[in-house]
Amino acid sequence: MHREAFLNFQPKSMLNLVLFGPPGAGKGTQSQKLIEKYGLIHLSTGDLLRSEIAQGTELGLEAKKLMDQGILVPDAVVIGMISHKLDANRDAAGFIFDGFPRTVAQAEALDQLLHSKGENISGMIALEVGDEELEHRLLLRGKNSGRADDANPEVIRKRIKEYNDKTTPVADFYRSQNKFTSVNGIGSIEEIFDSISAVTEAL
Ligand code: B4P
Repeated sequence: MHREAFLNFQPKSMLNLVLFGPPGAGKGTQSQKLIEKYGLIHLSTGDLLRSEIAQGTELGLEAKKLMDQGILVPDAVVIGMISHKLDANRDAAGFIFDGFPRTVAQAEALDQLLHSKGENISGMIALEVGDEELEHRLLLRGKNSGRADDANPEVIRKRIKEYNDKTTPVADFYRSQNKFTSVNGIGSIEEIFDSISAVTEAL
């Protein structure tokens, strides 16, 4: 085997996808379909935080104050939750990281956690959707979801601003590792899923 090829050789490992995009881009929606098709474990920090809120834990009460304003929860809190979930699912075929990492510090921590287990991120798939459509989708969801952060246009705009300020640099983090692909997030859920599946299968 060529020396370089030998150095790059890795035994077949997990399929670890980061599903990326602004609030309302369809990450949660597409994650459900990816789980069914590829048998991956879904790790949504938004869902994990909402579960803490529903249980009334101290962490949940603190997180709720920030989430209701559209502000990101501290890195240490979400990194701790993800670390716990990775440990609890050691035999998984892989993971979908939905809504995580949302800051470069979270992305670096995730790399370290995975490397310590001999794993890494297979790729990031970013859903591209314009701000107007995001606001429309979230307000629509807010009518039924009961989520305080979906009900108020000002909070939605704050979430989009948090994304632009703190989360978009995460795309560059994966781009620099040649792991970034973007997909058009406008269209039917099935059409978008077909594009995501094609990217996943090429990884
Ligand atoms: P999340 O729960 O991650 O919420 P989200 O980004 O708003 O939702 P998502 O993007 O998954 O929704 P989807 O598009 O599927 O975060 C909530 C809050 O938690 C954050 O603001 C933050 O405070 C905190 N938080 C979470 N993770 C954190 C982290 N890592 N660090 C710090 N803080 C963190 O769906 C949106 C709507 O669009 C749905 O109604 C859906 O039906 C619809 N939709 C989906 N696809 C569509 C399509 N193709 N066409 C039309 N509508 C579509």
